[in-house]
Amino acid sequence: MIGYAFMGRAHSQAWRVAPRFFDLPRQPVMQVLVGRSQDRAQEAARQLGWAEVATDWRAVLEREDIDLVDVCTPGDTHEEIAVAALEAGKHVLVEKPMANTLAEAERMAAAAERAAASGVRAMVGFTYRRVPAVALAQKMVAEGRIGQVRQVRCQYLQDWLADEQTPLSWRTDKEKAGSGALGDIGAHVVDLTHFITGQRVAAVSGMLQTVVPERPRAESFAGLSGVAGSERGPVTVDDVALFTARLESGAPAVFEATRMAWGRKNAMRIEVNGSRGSLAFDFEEMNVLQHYDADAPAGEQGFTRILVTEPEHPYVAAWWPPGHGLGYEHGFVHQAADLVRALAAGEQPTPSFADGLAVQRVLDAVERSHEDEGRRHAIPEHEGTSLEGAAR
Ligand code: SOE
Repeated sequence: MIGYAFMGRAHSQAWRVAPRFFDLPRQPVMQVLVGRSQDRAQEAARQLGWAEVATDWRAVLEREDIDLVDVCTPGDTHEEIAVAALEAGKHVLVEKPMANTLAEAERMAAAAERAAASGVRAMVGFTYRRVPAVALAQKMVAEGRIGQVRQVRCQYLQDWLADEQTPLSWRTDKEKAGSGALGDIGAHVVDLTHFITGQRVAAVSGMLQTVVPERPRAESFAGLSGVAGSERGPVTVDDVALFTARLESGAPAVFEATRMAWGRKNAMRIEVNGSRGSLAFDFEEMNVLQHYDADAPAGEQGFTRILVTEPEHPYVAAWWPPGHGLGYEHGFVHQAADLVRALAAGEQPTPSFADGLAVQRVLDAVERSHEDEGRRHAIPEHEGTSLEGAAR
C-alpha cells in the first residue's frame, strides 16, 4: 500500500478485517507500507499492521512477493504508480477519483486493458457502491422495482471548508487534487448514478465556484484538516460544483457537490424516481433505504423505511444481528473482500478502470461546460446523440 493518511488507514482496516468476517479464497498479507519518510511510515506501519516499510515504491514493484498494489495517495500520483504497477504485472486498487485529468484516466484505462490480457486486474475505490443500502438500491432498480428510471437527484454535502479559517491542504490544490468538490465528492455521486441506474451520464451543463478564494496556509496537519498559520495562499479548486445532466436514456439528473454546507457532514444523497416508484438514500442515515411503491393500494402509499440490516441484504450476513448497523469503514471491508474474490476467480473486479474513466469523462465535461458559460457539453461517446425525450 502506498500512502497512509485518511484513505491508507481506511484501507488498512479493510485488509485486516475482511478475511476475518468474510470467508475469502485467499488470505491478504499486509506486506509493505510505502511512504516518503521512513520514520513516519514505520510508525504508521506499526499502528496499521503492515509487516515492513519502504520509501521507494518503484523498488517494491520489482518484488516477486507483491501481488497487489493499493494506491492511497493524492490524485497527482495515481497515473504514474498505477501504470507502472500494472506494467510490472501487479494488480492495482486505486483511490478515487481515478485521476486528476481525463488524459491521465485514459492512459490508465488503456494500461488496465493491456494488463487484463495477462490476467492482471485494476479497480477504482468507489467504496460507496458497497454500502448495503446502496447495493440494495442497485438491485431493486435492476429488478424493475421502481419501473423505468425517469429522473435522478444527487447531492453530496459537506461543511469542512465552510469555515474561512480552515487552512489550505492538498485537497484545495488543483495540482495535487485535480479539482475540489467536483472530483473529491461529486465523483462519488456520478459513480453511484452509473451504478444504481445502470446508465451513464451522457451530457452535462455545469457551474463551478470557489467561494473562499484565499485561506491560511497550514502550520501542521491533523486528519483532513490542519492548524492555520499566519500566511495565506490561494485556493485553486472549486468549493461548489453544480450540474444538470442527461443519462443515456435521456432521463434528466441534477447534481450538487459542496464542502460549504454548514451542518451537513457527509450527506451523500441520491434519489431515483422511476415510473412505478422511488428510492432514496442519505449516507447520514447509511443503514436505511427509502422506497416508495406507486403500486401499493391507494391510501396506504408512502415512503417505506427499509432498515438494511437483515441477513438477506447485500453483505450484511457477514456482520451483526438485525438492527445493529454498519458504518463508514464497512464499505472498504466489502471492497477488499470483493477484490480478493474477483482476483481468486480470475474475474474483473468492479468498478474497473473503464468505470473510473466513465466518471472522469463526466467531471471533464462539467469543467468544459463551466468554462463555456454553462453550455451543454456531451460526453464524447454520446456526442451527436439526441437525448431529449428519449426517456418519455
Ligand atoms: C473528503 O472530502 C472525503 O474524505 C472524500 O475524499 C471521500 O472520498 C469521501 O468519502 C468523504 O469525504
